[in-house]
Amino acid sequence: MSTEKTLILVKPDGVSRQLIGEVIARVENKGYVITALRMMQADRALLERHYEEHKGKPFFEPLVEFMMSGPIVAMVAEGNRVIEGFRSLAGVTDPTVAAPGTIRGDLARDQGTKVVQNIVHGSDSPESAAREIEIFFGK
Ligand code: DAT
Ligand code: MG
Repeated sequence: MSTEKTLILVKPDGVSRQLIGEVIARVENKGYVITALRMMQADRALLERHYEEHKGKPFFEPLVEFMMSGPIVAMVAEGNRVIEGFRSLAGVTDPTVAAPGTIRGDLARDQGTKVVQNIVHGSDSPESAAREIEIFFGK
């Protein structure tokens, strides 16, 4: 059976709030396997590539600046339907309305900033997962 991979990021707000372990625990407790992990300071070039679908949107520059504001943790998680499964664990983009029980619903809220700060990123399709994993971990 073919297993699927997704890219997960703990964003600077998650790292500064010491939620790396909390995010990893939720991924592992769900039964997914973390197969790669690195802490890093992302630069502009990497983030503009990662978020290229959002280029031109009003929150693009604030998003890149926020993602450069401190270290992040990148990881690859594996398992059947992990892309969909992690998006479900993360909750919807806006933490104010993300369901309680999700990472964003339990751990984040509106901070009144130009960009939504919501603790984690998760790939949204097999194509973006492959593209994003290559950006953060190479081929
Ligand atoms: P997601 O991270 O849920 O896949 P996305 O890919 O649409 O959401 O956007 C990337 C990030 O940009 C998101 O996690 C938070 C921020 N963001 C998205 N939409 C926004 C908006 N309308 N205003 C401010 N920030 C936004
Ligand atoms: Mg997205």
